[in-house]
Amino acid sequence: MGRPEIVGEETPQSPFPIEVETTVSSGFGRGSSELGIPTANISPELLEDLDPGVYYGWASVALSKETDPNDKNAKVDFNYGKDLGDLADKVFPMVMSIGWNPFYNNTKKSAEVHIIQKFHCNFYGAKIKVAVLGYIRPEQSYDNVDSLIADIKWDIKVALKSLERPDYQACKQLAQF
Ligand code: RBF
Ligand code: MG
Repeated sequence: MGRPEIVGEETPQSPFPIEVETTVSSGFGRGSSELGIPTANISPELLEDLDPGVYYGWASVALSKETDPNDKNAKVDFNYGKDLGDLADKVFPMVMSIGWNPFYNNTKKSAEVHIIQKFHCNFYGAKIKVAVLGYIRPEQSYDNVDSLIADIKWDIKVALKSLERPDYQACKQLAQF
């Protein structure tokens, strides 16, 4: 495969860390169903300064007290994080994809966070806090979906390894509400 297992310097480099606090929206509806890798979609405008690509860092999700009437038109069930239980407010490693998903030829830019933790529920409409600490690779197109999945699994390994470093561990609290 030839990809390194660890990326970047021993310490997060400018413009990182980048912190974003927002609400989970609904995406293209492919993450869980087609790839088995669910993603929490957030507004890409919040990360406008970042080039398209794959990034890593920390994230947490929590119950939202605000309900958006626009969500009533969504195709998915918004529970605003009510079912999160123990997993609310805990910080986990994350990988994030920003861009146009060349494999799917999206016309709309997206920013999607995959939290590296098994969740038993959806959390559309929940609050999410993300600390982006580094860049992994550019977005690519693939011959088949299995190659895309294999690369995302490698991204997850890279994120976990890269976050073990002390200066990245020290940034964990940046994703805490
Ligand atoms: N989509 C692509 O078309 N090319 C990629 O290289 C790519 N890398 C991704 C890396 C990660 C860590 C994640 C979470 C997603 C990535 N995606 C990529 C997006 C993927 O196609 C998307 O999550 C699903 O289609 C659901 O919207
Ligand atoms: Mg998604």
